[in-house]
Amino acid sequence: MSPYQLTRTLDPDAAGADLRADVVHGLTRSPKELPPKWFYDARGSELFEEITRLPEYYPTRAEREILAARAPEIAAETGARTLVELGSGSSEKTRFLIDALLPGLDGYVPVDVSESALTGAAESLLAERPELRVHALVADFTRGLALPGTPGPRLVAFLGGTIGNLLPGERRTFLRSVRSMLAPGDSLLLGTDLVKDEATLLAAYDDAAGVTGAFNKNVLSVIDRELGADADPADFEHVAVWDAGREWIEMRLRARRALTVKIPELDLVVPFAAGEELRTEVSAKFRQEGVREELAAAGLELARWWTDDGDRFALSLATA
Ligand code: AVJ
Repeated sequence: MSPYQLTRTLDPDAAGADLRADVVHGLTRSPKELPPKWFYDARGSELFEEITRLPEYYPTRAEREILAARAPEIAAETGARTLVELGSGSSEKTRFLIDALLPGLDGYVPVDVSESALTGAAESLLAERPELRVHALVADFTRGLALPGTPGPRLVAFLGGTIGNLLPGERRTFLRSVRSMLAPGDSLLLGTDLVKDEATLLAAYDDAAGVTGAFNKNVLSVIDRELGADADPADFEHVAVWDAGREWIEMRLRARRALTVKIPELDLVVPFAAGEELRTEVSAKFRQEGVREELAAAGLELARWWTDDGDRFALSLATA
């Protein structure tokens, strides 16, 4: 059997229908919003990788620090033979886990909406570790997953703080669906960015070089290309806001003037008032008690909690 297999559970037609539904729903309501998963075409995935190297964007480095220090403990505690990673992207930090889990590891199952990210990640992983088996899944992990029949114990990793992109109700549903993927002895490794001072948070989502702004505006390029729309990224301003009550960052695109966006493939003309904002992402920040409670509500028990030296980011290990 080939060491690399790729399964598309998002067939391109279904993904197209999904995008259309999100755009119709999100741009005809008030306030306007789009789900963050549409950032990640090939260009958006590259821009996100660039974000992870910015001086202001600390989460990736903080999580890498924890993984580098704790991968041996994680491997010992879980004894995982299959590593499933939801929202795997470039799989860059996952190398610490894979290397700690080898040689007992039977296979790595990266799951992402971006096929280009999955293929790039698998190529570089397999070049370095030819003995590794990789079964990539192009899938939207918020929609319930059919995992390949791989041997347990399984470790499901959801890193980067991506759970923060889900609203509280969506997190409840998502964690329950993860719980339903786990058998006794399996575990979940969850990365969460932590609540901290506003200035640090805002800088991380509004960097001086403007990369996050370009990433945010990329969703307009996706709509233009996929749906024949005429949104001009230059007509919109990147905005990052900290909502102290809900403890989340919002990214928005603010219309610089009154304008319309025509979307011929949807027979839709979307008016924007001058200054009107379109919410493109929620990135929630967490505290230990909240994480413990949300896990418990899904039938998961917080077994270990690790943070980086600066207490900026946490990794939780939870068991079913
Ligand atoms: C990939 C969802 C973890 O919310 O910090 C980075 C995406 N957005 N800069 C995050 C993102 C703006 C990122 N996640």
